[in-house]
Amino acid sequence: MFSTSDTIVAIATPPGRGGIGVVRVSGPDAERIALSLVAREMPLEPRRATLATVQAAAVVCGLSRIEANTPPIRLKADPTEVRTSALDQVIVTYFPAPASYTGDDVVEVSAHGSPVVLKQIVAAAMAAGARLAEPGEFTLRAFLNGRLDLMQAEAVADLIEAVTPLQARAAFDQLQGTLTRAIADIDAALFDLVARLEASVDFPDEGYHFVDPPSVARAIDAVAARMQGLLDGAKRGRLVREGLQIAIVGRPNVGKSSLFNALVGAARAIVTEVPGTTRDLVSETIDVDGLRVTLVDTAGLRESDDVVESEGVARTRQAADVADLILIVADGSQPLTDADRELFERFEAKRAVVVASKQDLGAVWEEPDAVHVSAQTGAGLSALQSAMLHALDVEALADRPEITNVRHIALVERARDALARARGAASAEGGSLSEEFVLADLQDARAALEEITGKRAPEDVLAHIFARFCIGK
Ligand SMILES: Nc1nc2c(ncn2[C@@H]2O[C@H](COP(=O)(O)OP(=O)(O)O)[C@@H](O)[C@H]2O)c(=O)[nH]1
Ligand SMILES: [Mg+2]
Repeated sequence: MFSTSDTIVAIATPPGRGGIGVVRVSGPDAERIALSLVAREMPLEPRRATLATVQAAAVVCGLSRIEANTPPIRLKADPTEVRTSALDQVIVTYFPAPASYTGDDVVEVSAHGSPVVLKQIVAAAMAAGARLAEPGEFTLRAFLNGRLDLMQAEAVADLIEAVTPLQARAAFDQLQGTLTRAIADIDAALFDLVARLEASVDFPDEGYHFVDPPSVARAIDAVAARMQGLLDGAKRGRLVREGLQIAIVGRPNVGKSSLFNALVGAARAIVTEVPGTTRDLVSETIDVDGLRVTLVDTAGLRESDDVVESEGVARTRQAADVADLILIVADGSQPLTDADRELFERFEAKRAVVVASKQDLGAVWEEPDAVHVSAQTGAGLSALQSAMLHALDVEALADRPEITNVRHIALVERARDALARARGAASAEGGSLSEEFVLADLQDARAALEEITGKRAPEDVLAHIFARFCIGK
């Protein structure tokens, strides 16, 4: 599945037009292919930007097939077909192995950001022997060449996908190796313990010179506490990485869409004076203190004979079911109705914030913890944001979480459970110790940690992780 001996090529910049566009070539033939692109015989000076003219074979067939998501194809250029002509003036930079992103020889060609030009450069590189890269294949090579561990490779994808500054910072921290170091520390402590236990198994007569059960139990407890520390921050970390959904519910006409618009800061939902007109769900992603929040405006929750409106109400219920938090809006300038109170009760078990709307028209009711806002004047909106974060229990967002990714969380949990078993074996039978059982559990814990770093990740896990990437990364 993972061939690393050939040379791959792809456009590394996003689709579309831009000031510059970069084509990246990686593999043993990268320099030769680059030289052929610019019709140059002199070797490229390492890590030095060199101005050159790309001579592209505009004739190579099948240009239109060089799109994202097409399976790799190798274009065989028949020399008689090829009529090269100057295509673009570019900057070529050569990064010889191993000091490159992938760890292989890499050449980056910065051309003008024209999709047509970039595709022709890719086609010419393919005609010269390169293969179109799979999604994430450059980063995969960096991983296979030991330039990054698996957590760092995942952090690259997270950094690219980040939509809030906090997400980007958390991803960059992981790329810099914060989690790598935390896991390495834990693994070093486990390794030390395993070594002592193995010595005692190998030399049973002297066993107790190496270990005594209470010290093993203490060492296990210390490691388990560090793992728990990682896991404690993980809930927040997950919210940072994945974001969350907040649904706005309430009776028709209480001001849900107006609140949605005020929170989003742009008029996207339909605001109207006729009740029951927001029939479909409208959603928008916003940044609340670094959290990526998908805010969902819903149809009014009321029984209706109108088929379309009923469908809207059904969707509202679904949205409320999956939401991490619900904003229950009731008109603050009108007395509460039974329907409002029903809503408060219905969502009592869920995390919810009660919002009293239209504060500018005066407030006629009070509920504990209700936040009074006016979509019209903006009053109370920042208090509402704080109340949302408080309800989500994520106030300390300024701290950067070490662990953010469900895959990592699951594996740390697996390691922690294996440690708990080891702890049980270590303290079994009134202080006696069966080294073999403890050892087996400690090895399980280490195996889980190695799956996080990628030292021991199965191929399907790798395939799954790298499939998330875009082509060219
Ligand atoms: N004065 C005032 N009117 C509001 C406010 N929010 C909404 N409205 C009005 O209430 C009506 C219903 O608003 P809308 O957002 O469509 O309610 P929805 O049916 O719950 O989505 C509209 O006429 C809005 O202009 C507010 O904060 N102050
Ligand atoms: Mg509405």
